[in-house]
Amino acid sequence: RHKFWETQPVGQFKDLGDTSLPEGPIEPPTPLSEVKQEPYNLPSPYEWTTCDMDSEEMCNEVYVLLTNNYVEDDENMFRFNYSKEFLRWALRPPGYYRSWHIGVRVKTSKKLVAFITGVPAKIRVRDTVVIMAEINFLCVHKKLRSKRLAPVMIKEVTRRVHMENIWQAAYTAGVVLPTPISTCQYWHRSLNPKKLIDVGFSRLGARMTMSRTIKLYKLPDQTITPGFRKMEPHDVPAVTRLLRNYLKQFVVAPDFDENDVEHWLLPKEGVIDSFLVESPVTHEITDFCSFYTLPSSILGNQNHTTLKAAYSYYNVSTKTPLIQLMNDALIVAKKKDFDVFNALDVMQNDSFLKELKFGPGDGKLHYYLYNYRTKHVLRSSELGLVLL
Ligand code: NHW
Ligand code: EN5
Repeated sequence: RHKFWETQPVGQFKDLGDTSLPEGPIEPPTPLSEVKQEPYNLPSPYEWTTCDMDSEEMCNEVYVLLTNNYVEDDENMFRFNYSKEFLRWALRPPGYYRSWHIGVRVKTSKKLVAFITGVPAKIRVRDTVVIMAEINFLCVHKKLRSKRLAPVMIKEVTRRVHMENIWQAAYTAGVVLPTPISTCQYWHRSLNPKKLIDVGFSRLGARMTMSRTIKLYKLPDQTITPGFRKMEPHDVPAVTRLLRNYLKQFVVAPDFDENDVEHWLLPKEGVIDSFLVESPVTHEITDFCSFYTLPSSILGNQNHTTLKAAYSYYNVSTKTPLIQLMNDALIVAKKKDFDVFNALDVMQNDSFLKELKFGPGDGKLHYYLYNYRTKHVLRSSELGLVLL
């Protein structure tokens, strides 16, 4: 059934109930001298290229490939439209390797037709912090699908990760592969219900009129929590402490240091928004919330071309009830003109989704580890990790 994935060090479906298998690496690292030194062979019309995301030109080529060929929903109505600034942010975190930003070109025309990336990350699984690659943005041009290019690209990124003496990876996908460590549900909170209905993202509920629907999703103009403000550079140490302490409770979570928090959580216009609650009395940082900007192209609508979506990222509540904190996040997202606020049922998100009028989407997200077995399939609430 899975001619490629059956050959890889990942959990296999046949082993799913087998509790005799230990948690941890599936195969040991090989000596670096045994890592293949040359790239894998591509079919002869194609060649490898390393995509320098510092280069305006290369970043633009990647952007165009993804804009036209990346992930769509099951009915092909929407396609993710990551911005160039977002891609630069996602692909250049602390300690990144340029060699992990891999493109495939047509030799004759030099057109970029496929892409895959890795970035390094420290991920804790229970008590063990593992240096991993986070793999993302796997994309093959629509006209070159089903030619088995993806397995070659995955093997090539694996080889380049191994060259850096890293032997595990984490990735998410909307499709089921061997085998998820956990499966999450997408939830959606309408901010601009009229547009969402007009473009087919959502439907008018039974016995609902447009004006009742608009009223249902109305939000206050101003946030409610005293001391709620945008995160600033001087907050990095306090946010790092808050987040590290919070993420301890999850089975799988990133092990963020201050450099990671500075990169992944400091606000970047049009890319990442982060807010915190500073106690007006003690000036302590007690709560935190964040979301990233990922628009989708609307395919074939006369009136609208993009759907502006915010995606819940990392949130921490210690004093402000999580419901109130996330309601404030919805208020600022609405003010910034997002059409919808999306969230996965990871971490403690279950505790606010229904109350804040999120509804379940038609999409699922499966989480995977490469060369690392977990003893059980995890509940989504045991995940403390959000990939972009
Ligand atoms: S998930 C988003 C993936 N991208 C898209 O969905 C964009 C639109 N689709 C495409 O571009 C986030 C193509 O359909 C792609 C497949 C390129 C998806 N992950 O070339 P063939 C990520 O980026 C397997 C993994 O003929 P294609 C995460 C499939 O099961 N494998 O198909 C990426 C089959 O193998 P099997 C996937 O349609 C994680 C084989 O590919 C997959 O022309 C990557 C067929 O290949 C997916 N999303 O191209 C793994 N989709 O065994 C990282 C299909 O079943 C692993 N396949 O025969 C770790 C590496 C690093 C390790 C370091 C130690
Ligand atoms: C790797 N980092 O299917 C990511 N999105 O629900 C790659 N549905 O937007 C993997 N089909 O339910 C990505 N509206 C996997 C996800 C791929 C994209 C995807 C889903 C997630 C989605 C929308 C639109 C459906 C359009 C038809 C959806 C319903 C919203 C409604 C709002 C009001 C309350 C009830 C729900």
